[in-house]
Amino acid sequence: MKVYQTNEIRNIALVGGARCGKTTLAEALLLHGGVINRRGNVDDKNTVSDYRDIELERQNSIYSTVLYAEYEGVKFNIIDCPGFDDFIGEVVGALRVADTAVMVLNAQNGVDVGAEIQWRWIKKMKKPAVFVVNQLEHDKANFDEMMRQLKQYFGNSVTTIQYPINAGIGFDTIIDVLKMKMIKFPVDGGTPEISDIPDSEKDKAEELYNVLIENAAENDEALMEKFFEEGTLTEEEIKKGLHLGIKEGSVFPVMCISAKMDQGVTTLMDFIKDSCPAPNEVAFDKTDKDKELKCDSKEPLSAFVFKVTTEQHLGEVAFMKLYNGEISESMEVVNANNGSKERISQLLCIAGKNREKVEKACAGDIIATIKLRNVGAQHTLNSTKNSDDIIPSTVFPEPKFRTAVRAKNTSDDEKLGAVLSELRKSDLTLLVEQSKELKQMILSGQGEQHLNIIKWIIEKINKIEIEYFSPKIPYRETITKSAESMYRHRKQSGGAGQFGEVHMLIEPYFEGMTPQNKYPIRGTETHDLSWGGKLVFNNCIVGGVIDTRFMPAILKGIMERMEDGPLTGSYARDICVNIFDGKMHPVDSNEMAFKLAGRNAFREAFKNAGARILEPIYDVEVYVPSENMGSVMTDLQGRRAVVMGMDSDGSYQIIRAKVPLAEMNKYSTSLSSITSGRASYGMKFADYQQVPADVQSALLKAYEESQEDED
Ligand SMILES: Nc1nc2c(ncn2[C@@H]2O[C@H](COP(=O)(O)OP(=O)(O)OP(=O)(O)O)[C@@H](O)[C@H]2O)c(=O)[nH]1
Ligand SMILES: [Mg+2]
Repeated sequence: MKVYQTNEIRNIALVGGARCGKTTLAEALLLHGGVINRRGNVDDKNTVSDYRDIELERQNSIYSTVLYAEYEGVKFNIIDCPGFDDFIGEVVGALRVADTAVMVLNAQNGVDVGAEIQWRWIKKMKKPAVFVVNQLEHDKANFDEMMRQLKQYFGNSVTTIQYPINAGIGFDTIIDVLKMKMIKFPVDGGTPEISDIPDSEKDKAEELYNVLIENAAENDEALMEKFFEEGTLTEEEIKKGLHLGIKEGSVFPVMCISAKMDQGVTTLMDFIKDSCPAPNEVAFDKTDKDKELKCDSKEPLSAFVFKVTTEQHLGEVAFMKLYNGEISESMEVVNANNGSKERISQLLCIAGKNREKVEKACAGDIIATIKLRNVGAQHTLNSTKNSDDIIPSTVFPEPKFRTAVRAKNTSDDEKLGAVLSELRKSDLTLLVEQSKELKQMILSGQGEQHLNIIKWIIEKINKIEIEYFSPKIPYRETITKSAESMYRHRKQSGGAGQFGEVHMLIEPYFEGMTPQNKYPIRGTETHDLSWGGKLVFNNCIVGGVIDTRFMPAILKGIMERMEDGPLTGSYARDICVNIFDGKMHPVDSNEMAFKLAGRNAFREAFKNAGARILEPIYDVEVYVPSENMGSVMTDLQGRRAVVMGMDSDGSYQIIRAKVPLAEMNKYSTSLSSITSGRASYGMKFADYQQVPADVQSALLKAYEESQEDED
């Protein structure tokens, strides 16, 4: 393959709602891009992009697939993304490295939920976008309604470049408003026939042409001036204005295709080639040190590994985008994230089983390599000159669905752990945590479907039977008032005895608290607890009634009890302990005795200090279509949510609320059923708050019962 220069590269992500035809379009792009000579079909399970077992079984995309096509001197790097909302992480990962989002829409459905959700990411990540209305030959295709909705949802920057004149069965003709020509597509590919616009379409075409000129002119002062003076622009000038508008995100062009019939695909490729930005024309990414990566081949190499997959006959494949510099075979590179030195053995362009070797790739290109030793997704590979510049990781959506998992056969537990960490390498929205606290393995992902796919893979591919079950909630315990206690540990059994007596005063800890002044503090230690919150340990001993050397043992005893909270065995936090008195025995006192005395004195004091259970509270942000607002609010109230604010965004409302994690179980599933899948949400840990009294009694009762069961 020839070496493509930066300006000859277009990096596009095919995005859009579920089953709108992205993979079918990808197949046509590969055909016209000379990678395959026969198009596969999703329904026949033979596309290049949906090749994984799970995708073949479900007949939809689960993972994004990196592909390429060579078309008229331009290399298209194509990332075909899954449309279903649970796989949004794949879309976010693809948008990160794409320079244009090509949003495919199904002409039968209007703007669907998936498109709306993905649009929010496109906006957030400030990516140029092109809308491609697909399935125009379908009998239910309705282009005018699609345009109405596109403008309603995404605003007036949505600009018609093409419109069909015979959408529905028999579709084959469009008016191209940019070229001001009629284009007729032969059925199933072939060179389009270009002719003059018939009289019947002239008025409509003129009207749209004028809108297009205005939208194009707005992006450049000189063009604007000329437009005002002469009332029109040449095709080249419109193209220039469009190009500027697309890369600035002020024009979102609309194109027309039928991917299934391979109609309009080469026209779309021409448009992307001519009007969409090359990698060095978009906003530059920055390194962790805020240095702009200008996508310049002359700079030292900075490549971002955005995806790692395992491919048949190749092993682990790393896909990277070059944000600066060039990469070539047998080059030495440094992994900036871990310092490991790597030699590039082969550079490949991969589209499924089609793999082409290249000697060199330039800035802006997306390229694959194999046999790296110590490189994972989100790592930066640099030349040896700039080895410590790191390209920041992609910020993926927070997990929304958590479950506990175990192998049905406990002997498979270890294998399960290994399989999950392998899966995590290629799916960065899957979080795996072996919780020491909950004594459960917790999986978190983007939704129930996401985790069901993971289960399918583990059971069918890795042959480990697993089960999902309710995850425990990481409660905490704390106190609300001061209390004193005294505990004497004395043991006399034959030989040497044990003796230690500790008196303590405990108080609730909070930032800026005024410590008690009943017992003068002679020494203080503040411990940040690994499970959150603090323990302040004050030594108020006078007259050496407890030797200083026993203080660490007392602290250790308290810590042990805090790890196994006196109420329900949950971690305790935010407590200030003052040791103010005690007794020693000249022979029998030792560290063990004081540890036990400290531990038990703490438990006694805790019980009298207004002990409360705390629960994790999450900040939840829900995007709801306005018409579903009422039912979503009612549902949230049933989950003990406290609504913090509301905003509107087009036809959507954004609800911000604080909700206890215990109430968020299966929220994604129920939100989806209340809103027919039209809402989406994100959640992030906020803080711990006391549970209401009735919840506390229920938790105490449940804990008591579980202890009885164990006895
Ligand atoms: N009639 C018609 N059907 C199409 C067209 N494009 C795709 N389809 C069909 O729509 C279904 C989904 O197509 P895919 O290409 O898998 O859609 P996708 O967007 O990749 O789906 P996900 O990746 O699962 O979100 C398949 O049955 C396709 O044959 C089209 O232009 N016209
Ligand atoms: Mg697909």
